[in-house]
Amino acid sequence: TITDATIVSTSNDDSLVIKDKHRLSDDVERIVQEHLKYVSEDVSHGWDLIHQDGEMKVYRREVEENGIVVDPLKCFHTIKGVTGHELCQYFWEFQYRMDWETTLDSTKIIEVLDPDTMVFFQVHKRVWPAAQRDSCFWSHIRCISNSEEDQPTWLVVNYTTSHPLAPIKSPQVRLVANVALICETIICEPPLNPQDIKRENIQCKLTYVAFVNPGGWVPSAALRGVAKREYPRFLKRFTSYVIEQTRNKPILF
Ligand code: 16H
Repeated sequence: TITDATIVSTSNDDSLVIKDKHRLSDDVERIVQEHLKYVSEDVSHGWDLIHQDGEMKVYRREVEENGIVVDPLKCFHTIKGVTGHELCQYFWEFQYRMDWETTLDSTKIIEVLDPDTMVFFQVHKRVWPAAQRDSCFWSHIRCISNSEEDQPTWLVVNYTTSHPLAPIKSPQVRLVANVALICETIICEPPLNPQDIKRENIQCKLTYVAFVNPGGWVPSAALRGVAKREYPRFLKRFTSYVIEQTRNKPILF
């Protein structure tokens, strides 16, 4: 029986999936829907292009709250030879994190809420001259089918939460974040038989959005400098990593 305690959604192959609800299900749903709505908003007004390298474009809006820099960030990229499912899987799965992350001292899973939703506790590398930061967030991976013909959209959302297993221990400061990676696979010159699709026929349109509050004062110029350098670096390193990892593997649609 399907009750209030279950969620019905469609999986990658359109079969029905019934999942038990957990204490954060409603939050996850709300934040996922917000990102899906926000992803198509354009960046022609109020956003500055702070970095461009080939297909990669990084935009930000300068925003301060009580003197703290909380600049929203939006990146677009197109990556050849990988699918949205592959990008999201490597971004979401714990086992690969330290292979591509260069801004962390540690990461651990402190709770599994359902097979697609974990709570992470991470310690970030200290950035001079600021105090060290940590973060505690739920991380959710999702596949959304748009239509029969189109490839589904894949996304991962990382959203700050509090957790009894991750108390804030000063002088460490807690980052507050709402981050999403949203990916759409495009099949170029599709062969007549879908079985014949090769990596050279696929590319992926990636959107990465980040709202990060440093959780305490950091000199504005230093923080903006770090962000301008580190987000493009992350995108480059992470996407190269996924290309490398998937090169000789069957395509994961
Ligand atoms: O999204 C990225 N990594 C995720 C997986 O590790 C975690 C991330 C996150 C971040 C903070 C809190 C919760 C979750 O989603 C890639 C992140 C790339 C980071 C670029 C560096 C950004 C520099 C600005 C951070 C401001 C705080 C630093 C204090 C001085």
